[in-house]
Amino acid sequence: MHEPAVPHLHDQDPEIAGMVEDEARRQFEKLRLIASENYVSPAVLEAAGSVLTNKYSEGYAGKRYYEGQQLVDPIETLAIDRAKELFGVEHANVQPYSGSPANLAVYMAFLEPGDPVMGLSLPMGGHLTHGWSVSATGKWFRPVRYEVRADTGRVDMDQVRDLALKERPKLIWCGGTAIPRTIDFPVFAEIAREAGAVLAADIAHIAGLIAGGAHPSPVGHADVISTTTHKTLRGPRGAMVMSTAEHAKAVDKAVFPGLQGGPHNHTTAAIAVALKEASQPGFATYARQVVANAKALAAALLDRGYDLISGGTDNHLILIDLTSKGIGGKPAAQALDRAGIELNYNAVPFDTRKPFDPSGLRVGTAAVTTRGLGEEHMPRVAAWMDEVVQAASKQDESTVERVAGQVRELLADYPMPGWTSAP
Ligand code: DSN
Repeated sequence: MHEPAVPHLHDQDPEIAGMVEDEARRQFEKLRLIASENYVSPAVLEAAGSVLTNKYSEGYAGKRYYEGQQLVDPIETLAIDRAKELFGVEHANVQPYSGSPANLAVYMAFLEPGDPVMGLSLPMGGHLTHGWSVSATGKWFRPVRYEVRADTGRVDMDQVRDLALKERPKLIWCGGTAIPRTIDFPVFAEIAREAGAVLAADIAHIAGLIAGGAHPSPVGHADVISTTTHKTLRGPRGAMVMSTAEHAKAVDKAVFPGLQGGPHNHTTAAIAVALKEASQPGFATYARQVVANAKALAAALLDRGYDLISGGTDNHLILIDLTSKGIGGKPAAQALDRAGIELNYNAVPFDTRKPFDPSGLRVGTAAVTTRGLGEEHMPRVAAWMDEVVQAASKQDESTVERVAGQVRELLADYPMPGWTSAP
């Protein structure tokens, strides 16, 4: 059952309580391989579910538009100080509601509508808010898109330089949602300097790896850094924008009053808790294990004949191209979900299929590493994935059901924060 227990929810609204309990069980029984998800600690859950949700606090510490900020001010200040200390930045804003609002704040701080902005194309691993056509950022700014190289699957840095010098974007994004390789922040910074652009690093996926020393940091290279707090960083659903002192005022003005109203104080407190957790020595061990698990899983998938974009991974994320397996990403992901292996279908670079049924699968190891799985489990995970992908092509539901049982059996021995088996 859910931990901490939710007795008042059961009394007040059994319908919702039942679904919350079922979701806790679902998360306990599933091998959760969605690259942007994790399990937060019970302490983060408690902070996120606290009475801080009752409070309005538009403004910043010491300059609010509502009274009664005696505790919210020090909570937000602590979250900011912890972010600055953990990432080694001069300024942090912890108020963005999530990743897309954080990125919009970056636009608001540095650009005027219609300005050119450069980012990795969405189907190549970028993010919607890096100027993709259906996003406000692609409609209200002039997007310039770089890609990955067809031969290496890695960001084409020659193209980044050529496009930046030709199109002179005012801001260049590095980072994205499906990048399995290390981001070369120093080279991006050099190109941004040559082009006279602001460099923005979106580290949402890798923030926890950076905090734990398992991926190089953009600090000292990027002018501004945005991140969500709930992926590898293992905090609540929220976000931060960090910058040099020079840009502090512009960033703060963009978040509030530029884009948002009152900050979600319960989230701010939970971010503060997560940042404290991420500063403990055990978190560096966790971050390294996330990467080791991804590398072990990638190696086991390669052994089974899977094509991986870029041929492997440097971080928590693997992008599989299923073209040679004769099945689309969507039916494969759906069969894997029925088999207790939760991931998402994803476009691969130069995909010939449609975004709603693309050729790829995206896999991440942040959540299973929190559960305590190690490199020794990854060949088993790859074998299950392979069995289910093959079964899906043959409509073989009995294999799918067998694997679901085996997954449940394995995970029963690995505790989940937020769940207790005790009645
Ligand atoms: N939706 C996130 C992801 O899954 O990567 C990015 O916004």
